[in-house]
This record gives sequence, structure tokens and C-alpha cells, in this order.
Amino acid sequence: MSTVSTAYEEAKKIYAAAGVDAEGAIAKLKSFPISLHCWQGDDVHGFDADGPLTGGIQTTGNYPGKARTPQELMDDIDKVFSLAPGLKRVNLHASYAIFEPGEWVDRDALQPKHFAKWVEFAKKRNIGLDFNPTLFSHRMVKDNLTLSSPDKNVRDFWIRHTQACIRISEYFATELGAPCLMNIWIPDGYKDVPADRLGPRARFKDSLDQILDIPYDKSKVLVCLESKVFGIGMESYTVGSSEFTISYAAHKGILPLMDNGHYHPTETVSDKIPSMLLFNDQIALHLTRPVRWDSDHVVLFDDETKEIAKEIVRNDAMDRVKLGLDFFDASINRISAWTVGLRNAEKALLYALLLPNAQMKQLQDNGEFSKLMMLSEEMKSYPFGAIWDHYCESENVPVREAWYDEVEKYEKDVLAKRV
Ligand code: RNT
Ligand code: ZN
Repeated sequence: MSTVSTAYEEAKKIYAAAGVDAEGAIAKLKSFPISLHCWQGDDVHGFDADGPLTGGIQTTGNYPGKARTPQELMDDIDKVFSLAPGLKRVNLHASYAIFEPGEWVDRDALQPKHFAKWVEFAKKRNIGLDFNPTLFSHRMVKDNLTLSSPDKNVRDFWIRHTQACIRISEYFATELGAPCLMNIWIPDGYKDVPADRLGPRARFKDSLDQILDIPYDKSKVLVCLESKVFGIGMESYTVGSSEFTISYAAHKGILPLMDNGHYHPTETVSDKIPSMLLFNDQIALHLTRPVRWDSDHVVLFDDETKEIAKEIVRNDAMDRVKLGLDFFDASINRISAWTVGLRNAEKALLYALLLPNAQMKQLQDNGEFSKLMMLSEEMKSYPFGAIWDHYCESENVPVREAWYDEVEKYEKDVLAKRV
């Protein structure tokens, strides 16, 4: 037996003694999809425009080797998929449309055919696709406003764009036989104290109503709405605040999306998840790491990531939570950034699945708080790594840090040539 198998067999026994079924945990994890965001690969640039990244989000760093073409981005995603375990999906932005040579259409005229190559990519890999209208980095973002703009032309352009995205999402779902999550996030906001907080939100509400008015199959397209507390250049006010998006989603029967970089620093998304689960059939999450602000650092195996995973797992919500990653670090090797983040998301879920959750809930209900603290602390030094290694091996991805050799080789053979 390999050392990974030997260690796994031992670890399994240790967990079993604590009432935890390691094999069952792995089986559950294997059927839980995580949507990999395509935009880590090219610093949120996309293929349909050449301007700078705008919209209150920012990438920093200029590590060499970013993907410049659809093929390069697809190759990079494949590389990441070969290095991280688990069931994957790919999350695309509308700006990643792939045109024929010489062809170009503006965002309000995008059609399913502009994403046919992505569908081909997904079919070959037997994965699902998720989608996002791209309401930033474009000349029709006027004064940092899109769907809430006082200018009807601006609003109408973005309404047409988002409707086009619903049709593209439906095409993904039909072609791939799996629902497509379509997330609407607008950057709209004001740098300084607004004179009118209601008007922009009323216009946003009306725009969303118009968007959702088009006929589409709600079992195929899961529309969700992402909130945000502030953005760069939009420090004082954002139109799509938490209260707005939660209320709108409930009112219209769409999904709310919580991004854990989009709240005040002492707020935690882990604490919000159970409340949202009580009032929504399904919810969506963007997993990221805010460092002092919405900085979109790579997801680590840190306390809040684990806490988010626990809320998904112990509330039996793995089939009700749509989890996507959302970070973009341009200062390090992008394949490494993606892989670390994806492996850590998987790790956090596995960690949560390997806790004696029912017993811990019982201790809480019994008021046995000393024992609860003792147990959750002792669980931290259980042989989690041995179960994780076995999971990686069973998924045919490198065990422990071996994946980094692959990244170094890829950097030398592929990324370094992108000059
Ligand atoms: C921005 C939001 C949004 C974007 C992506 C690119 O603050 O988090 O989800 O990161 O749509
Ligand atoms: Zn996000």
C-alpha cells in the first residue's frame, strides 16, 4: 500500500471513533460542484474590449504569463482542473465572448453563437457553465452607472445586454443539460454623499423588472443578484446594497448572491448563510478573501472559509448552495493562484464534512459548552491531511505540494513564452 493509503486507513479509524464517516464525507464532496471563475486567468480583462478594468474592482500586479486568447485561457483552466480535485464548473463573463476573425458585436447584441466555443469546451470536459453579464469596463458605463443611470439610453443598453445574457445562459443550460447560474452584479454607486439615494435604486429596480420580463425557462436559468457595500470610487454609496438585493431577490423569486468581500469587515457571510437558507430555496456565494477591503485575494484555508463551509455542510445545504470562486491576483502565477484557491475551497468543505456535526449541535442544545469547545478544538488536530491526500489521489490530482512542480513546468514551457 502507498503511504497515502496507509495513512488514510489509519485516519479513517480515528475519525470513525469520533463518529465521523470519512468515506461518506468524500462521497458527498465529490458530487458538490464548485464554479471556477474564468477571470483569474487574465486579470478580468476578457476578449471583447481593450480598455482598462473599471467598475470599482481592481487587479494589482503584473506577473508575466496571463492568458491573452481564448485558447490560452482554456489551456490554463485545463491545467488548474488537473491540479485540484472535485466536481467543477466554469463561470464565464459576457466579456469572454469569442468572435470569429473580423467579427465583433457590442454587448447588447451578444448571441449564443459567440459562446459556442465555450460550450464545446464544456461538453468535452463534461462540465456545466455559469454566466455573468459584464456591466463594467465599457464605454456605456457612464459616471460609474449602468442599470441605475438617469440616462435612459444607458439603462436600455444594459437592459438589452442583460437580457441577451439570459438567452445565452439558457443556451448553456440546454446544451449542457444542467441549469446555469446567471449572476447580475452592477458596480453602480457614488464616490461622495449622494443627494438622492432612492432614485438610483428605483431605476435599478425598474431595469431589473424589465430584464426579468423576457420569457425564459426558470428551471434552466437561475438568475441571482449580488450585493456590494462599496467599490473603489464608489465609497459612499452603492445602488445594489445588501438590503436591496435580498429584498429584490425575495420579491421576484430569484437567488441572492453573497460575496464575502462585500460587507463591512466585521460582518461574516458564514453567519448570514443560515438566515438566508431559511427564506430561500437556493442561494449563491462568491468565495473570496477580502484583506481590509474588497481586495479579492486568493482563498486560503482560513477560519472564515472553514466557517462558510460548515454552514453549507451542517445545514444540509450542499444541494441548495451554488458556490463560485471570485478572486483575481495578478501579482503571482495565476495558475497557482487559481489552484490554491480551488484546493482550499475543497479543503474547507472536506474539513466541515469531517466534523461530528450532529454531536456538536447536540452539545450546544444541551448547554454543554465546555465540552463543545473542547471537541471543536480537538477536531482541529485530527488527521485531516491524510483524508485530504487520499481524496486528491482518488481524484487523480497531485498529492500535497507535488502540484507545484506542474505549475513550475507549465510556467517554463507555456507561460514564459507569452511575451
Ligand atoms: C465585484 C464582484 C463581481 C466581480 C466579477 C468579476 O466586486 O465581486 O462578482 O468580481 O463579476
Ligand atoms: Zn463577486
